[in-house]
Amino acid sequence: MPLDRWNIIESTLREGEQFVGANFTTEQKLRIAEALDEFGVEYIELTSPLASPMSETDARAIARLGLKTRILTHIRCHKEDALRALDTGVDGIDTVIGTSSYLRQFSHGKSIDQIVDLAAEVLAFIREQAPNVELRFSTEDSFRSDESDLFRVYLAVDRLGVVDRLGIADTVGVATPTQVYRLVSTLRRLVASDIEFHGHNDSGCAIANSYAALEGGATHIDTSVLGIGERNGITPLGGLVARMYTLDREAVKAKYRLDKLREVEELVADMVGIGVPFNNYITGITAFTHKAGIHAKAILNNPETYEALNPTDFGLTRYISIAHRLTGWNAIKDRADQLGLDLSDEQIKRVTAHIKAVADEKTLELNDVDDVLRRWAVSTAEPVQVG
Ligand code: HCA
Ligand code: CU
Repeated sequence: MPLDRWNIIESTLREGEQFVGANFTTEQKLRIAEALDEFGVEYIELTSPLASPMSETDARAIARLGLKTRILTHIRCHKEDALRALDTGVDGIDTVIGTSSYLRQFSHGKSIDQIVDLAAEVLAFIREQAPNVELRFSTEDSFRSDESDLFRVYLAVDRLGVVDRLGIADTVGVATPTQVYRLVSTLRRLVASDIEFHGHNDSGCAIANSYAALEGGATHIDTSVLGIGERNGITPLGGLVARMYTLDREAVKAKYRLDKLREVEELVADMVGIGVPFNNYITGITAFTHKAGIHAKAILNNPETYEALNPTDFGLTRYISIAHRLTGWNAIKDRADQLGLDLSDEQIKRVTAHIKAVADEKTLELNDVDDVLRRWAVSTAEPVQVG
């Protein structure tokens, strides 16, 4: 997989705006765009300017910011949409049309032949109007589309020679990594253009599917901050970054300002009225918390023993939880050292045994452990009660 050739299309301002809690103001959109630009995503995708009057003026405003990241907007495969989109001054246009029988029957009502004709007409028109605009054509609900229909559409579009990218969308989150790999790698062999993957997370495969797409030869992955989008959303930015970081840490560190991830997530979470989940990739409150005594000992010796991600690369710190029955004497000793207490290993082992016994009876806080350690340091008497 060409690790140096993958790009993030950050769709918080398009797919993310389709999250039920998202009602971004103009100022909020500008702040999100700037924060994502600072983080270093290669692209930002915006809601169609046809969605509402403000969507149009905001697209213009974001396109005018002069960010490093390329600005895209997302439209139906229609000439009028395309003209309105081009007029906003964005760098690229993402067109989409549904190819599954559900969407053909219950959404736009077109046959595959009509889709091929429409795509040819609209895409050639856009290219004629804007020779330098970055142009993508995507099928919606790709994984519930008939495969021969899909390839007919993709091959017809690729042969036009006017698009930069073909997109594949797992619109309802049903695809598995193997299916994604198969579809992307087959397409990779058949077409010249770049390939984008957009994956929903309904069955929990969005990150794995995005990675499988890259393995299969995709070049662009859609994400949103914290994964927000329709229903339970799409591939989360932080989750994809974590996935890629474990494969090539240095490449990911060179591409993105990883220490800005938490800030971007908190910014968006506040705006849409949610919290960062406790088990979130990288930034979840427990993402770098170690508990069991055996883990704590190894972490104290070398954090990499139990950490695939280095928290300091993300501007974060690890935490070793010691006030519980699974604690171990190495971790308790480390705490005593932090407190500047002088206790022998023998004493530490006895304090640890005591803490474990008390933790079987009640929930402890770090303060309780600290109190015990302090009292043991001034007295060699029998264990004192905690709490
Ligand atoms: C939508 C559907 C979409 C499009 C994806 C894409 C999907 O328009 O809301 O254009 O790549 O999930 O299919 O988000
Ligand atoms: Cu989507």
